[in-house]
Amino acid sequence: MSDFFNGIPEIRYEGAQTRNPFAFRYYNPDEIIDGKPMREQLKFAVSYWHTLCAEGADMFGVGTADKSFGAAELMDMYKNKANAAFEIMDKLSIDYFCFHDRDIAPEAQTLSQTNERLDEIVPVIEENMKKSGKKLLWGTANCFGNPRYMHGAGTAPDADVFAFAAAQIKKAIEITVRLGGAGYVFWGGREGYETLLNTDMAFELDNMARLMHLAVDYGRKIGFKGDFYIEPKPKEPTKHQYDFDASTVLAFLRKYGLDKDFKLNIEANHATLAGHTFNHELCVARTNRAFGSIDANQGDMLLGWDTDQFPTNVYETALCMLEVIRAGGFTNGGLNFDAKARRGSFEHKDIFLSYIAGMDAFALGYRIALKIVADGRIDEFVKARYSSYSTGIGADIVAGKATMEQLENYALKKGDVRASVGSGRQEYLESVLNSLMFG
Ligand code: XUL
Ligand code: CO
Repeated sequence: MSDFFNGIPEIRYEGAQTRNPFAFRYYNPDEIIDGKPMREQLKFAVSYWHTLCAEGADMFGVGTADKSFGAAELMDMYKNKANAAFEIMDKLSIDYFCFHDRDIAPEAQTLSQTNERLDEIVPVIEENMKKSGKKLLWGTANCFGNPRYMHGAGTAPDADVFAFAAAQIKKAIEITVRLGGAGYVFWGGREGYETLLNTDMAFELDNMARLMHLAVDYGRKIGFKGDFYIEPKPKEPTKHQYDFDASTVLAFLRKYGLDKDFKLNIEANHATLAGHTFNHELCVARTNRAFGSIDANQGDMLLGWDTDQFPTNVYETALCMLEVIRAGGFTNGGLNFDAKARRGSFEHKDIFLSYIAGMDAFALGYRIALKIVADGRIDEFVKARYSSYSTGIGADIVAGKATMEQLENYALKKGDVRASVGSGRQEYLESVLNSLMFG
């Protein structure tokens, strides 16, 4: 194993009372919890782009963190990044990683030169995977960063750009298959528009679906058995992103017959940008049998953009994990930390400290979610709230037997129904939640 972080020990579970910053307080990877080791329940993944690439540049200043990993030559730097990725996973007991094509190897002058660079790096990753047993949660193609994608990739008005995106995605799927990836993500970076004055929305959406069908057909042809995902996001970079939220994406997938192959990758900060809670988006995905994977992070409610912070809000992680439990746990998906340390947290140490914070927040959230289920008060309340649909007129409605005439007769006989309306008891339920969290 490489030694880029030689001052950082292997991070171990020491329990909630520990004052050791390089220890887990709640994440105990091999503890059996609900029938499986915690590491298998939570399926944490390292995001290659934030962790190995992003140096903290923003529109007001250059990067503050050094992610060159001691290399002077470009390709050496990317080899070092690959080795560093596995050192990070190893030290943190993280079993999975996710990447964009351009995170693992930088773009060159031409597509074939870029592909050669990928072919040079993929064996380095492959070798590390073999040695460590780490796995690829999902791969994706960055079809938004290069200026050629200024008007979109699949939704670009220029057919050459569509062709280039398809070629890039083809290669990214090949790499994902070669590395045994369980998923392939479409995040529609610039798939959206700024003004309808220059945009044919219907044509662009048809083209996006064409590209996805091509990708699915090709992936299945070369043996990809995993899930394709769409990752909804409402804005940023375009004003109107086509993949606004989970509901919008589900309508798109069904319209174009893509719903058999695609599930959703729900990201916390994207949910809140869309004006939803994280667990709302998860619930929409779950109840439509489209829950796939999670990009774990959190936004700042006072800022209107995608801050991609490491998740530390335990209310959110607990309610998220409650949805995951209700979905029956992860299958091909997992918890990918699409999160970056703040620009001021620029030391290599901060990579570890921020992962520890995020992993502990999810481990604690998971423990609380299991308590909510075992306690049963919240589930029982919800069940009782709808109990009038189990008998009488309610049962007839659910069975599809009640007609409009019968319902009218029923209501006329009742005269008024105000007396049977129960309280929603929101405050009581919130206090139950608090007692389960802090009691
Ligand atoms: C951008 C974002 C992406 C996707 C993968 O907001 O979340 O990093 O997760 O392209
Ligand atoms: Co994401």
